[in-house]
Amino acid sequence: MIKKTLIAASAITLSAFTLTACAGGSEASGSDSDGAIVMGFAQVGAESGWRTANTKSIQESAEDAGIELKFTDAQGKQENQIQAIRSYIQQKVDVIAFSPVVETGWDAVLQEAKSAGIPVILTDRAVDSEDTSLYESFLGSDFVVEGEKAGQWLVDNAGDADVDGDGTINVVQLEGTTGAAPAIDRAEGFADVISADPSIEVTASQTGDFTRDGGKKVMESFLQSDDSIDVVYAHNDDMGLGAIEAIKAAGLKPGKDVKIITVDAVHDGMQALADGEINYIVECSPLLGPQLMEIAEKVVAGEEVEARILTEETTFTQDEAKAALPDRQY
Ligand code: GYE
Repeated sequence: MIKKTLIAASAITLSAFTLTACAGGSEASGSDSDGAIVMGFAQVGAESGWRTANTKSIQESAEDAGIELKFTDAQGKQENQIQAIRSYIQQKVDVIAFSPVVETGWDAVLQEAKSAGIPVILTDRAVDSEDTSLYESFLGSDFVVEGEKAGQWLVDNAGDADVDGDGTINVVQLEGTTGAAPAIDRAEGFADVISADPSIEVTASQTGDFTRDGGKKVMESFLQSDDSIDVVYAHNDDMGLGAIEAIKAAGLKPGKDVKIITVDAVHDGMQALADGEINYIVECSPLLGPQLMEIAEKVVAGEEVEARILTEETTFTQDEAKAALPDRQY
């Protein structure tokens, strides 16, 4: 393992230490035989199209950057992620990166990484921890802003969104994984903005766990108990796509009889938007790999990195989706 403290102390010491570490290789070390950086990455799971694109981006960029990647899929469970991080600490990897499945409960394991001198980079999702010294940087989107963008579209299109023309816009919300930063923040940003218009009301809100199947099941139960739903706000495309299936099964037209707003802009979501079955998508980029590898190289070399690195994102209407689809990477 390349020790960050030594690197910070002296650049000359760094090259000497690195050479020694490569030549000797006697200590149990995460670095591979040619001295490449070893990164342990603890992924959330494979719950959505976004996640699949994110994993691909991380694996491909590690390869391009010559970083040896140890990758685990936590299948949506925090305890699996904690276990993976502990095993990376034991293996003495050079750097750990992960997307925390939920916001809270990370301090102990992050403290263990810190005590072992292994830098941690958060990607995609944040942790809710008072102690920001437990990680070097957080790379990802501003989920509150994403929720605000979704809410703003609804406020701006309130006339059209009152599908049944009763003067009230009844919104049902399909939440992401309970306790996950994007679920908490996307709900908050949306609620803030729609509060400007008293005719818009969130009448039901339930988690669909960021999955297509979850979105479908929750939407089926919403439709059974309420025949005045005007709008679905889904925290990701996959749940919106599941809701589309439920809406069609109920004999209604998605995008017309029920308006749909989602977040992500993955390929299937963009196709549904272009086809008129979704009305608006707020983009959230999963292509975090190249930036993550750059940050990793810097922290391992003991260089300063920004504490918060934001990804740039846009939004898509149906016409914009038609124009963007041919060049979409994911
Ligand atoms: O929006 C959703 C995924 O954390 C930003 O997780 C990510 C979210 C993304 O399952 O599709």
